[in-house]
Amino acid sequence: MDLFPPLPEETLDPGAVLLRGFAGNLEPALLDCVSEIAKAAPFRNLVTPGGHVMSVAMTNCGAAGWMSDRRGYRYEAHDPLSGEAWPAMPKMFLDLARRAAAVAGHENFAPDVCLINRYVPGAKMSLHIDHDERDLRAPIVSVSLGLPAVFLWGGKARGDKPRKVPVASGDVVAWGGESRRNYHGVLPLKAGEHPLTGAQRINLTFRKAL
Ligand code: MD3
Ligand code: FE
Repeated sequence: MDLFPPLPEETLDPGAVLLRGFAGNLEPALLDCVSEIAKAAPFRNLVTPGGHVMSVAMTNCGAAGWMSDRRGYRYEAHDPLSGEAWPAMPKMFLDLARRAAAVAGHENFAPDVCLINRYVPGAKMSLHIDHDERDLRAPIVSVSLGLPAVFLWGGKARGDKPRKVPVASGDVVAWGGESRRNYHGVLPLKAGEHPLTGAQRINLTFRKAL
């Protein structure tokens, strides 16, 4: 009898692996790190190039941060709100992202940025592709914390009907290889209360951007 069965792994697509509960008992410590980061670089609702205010609030840590304004999407080495460098990436973040990538078959993942997304009930992310990074061969690792959400997992074309993938606090996904350029998004967050985050979902998105 196997007393320690491996955590369930689910392959969504070639190169995309869902690791349920992978962040396990790290959740409170990860959220403490997010609070510290947000003291220096507060969450803010960015404006898209088209002039819409995003429903998801964002901040960053690491060597650069993802940004959007009327001029476009890009990575910036400094937080435009403070003019300071983004807070450093906590070692715990880096270790977790590297371990998850390795389990999914992406050895030597070296993320230099972590975009931190904060969803309140109703907040959503429309279908999009992440393509502001220099090298799209590097995977992306996503860590879900707090309220559950539904990922939309699309295909190579915007019109491909997306699959709905429920994710809960502690779930980690590594997306690489063929799946790196897939359309994806998040359905509007449902109202609820989570013991660690209250009425919020936090998503850490690790990328090699530079
Ligand atoms: C599939 N964030 O910030 S992470 C984003 O939950 C973003 O906050 C979502 O998409 C969130 O850009 C989803 C899941 C994800 C991230 C990157 C991907 C899925 C991906 C890259 C390629 C394919
Ligand atoms: Fe994305």
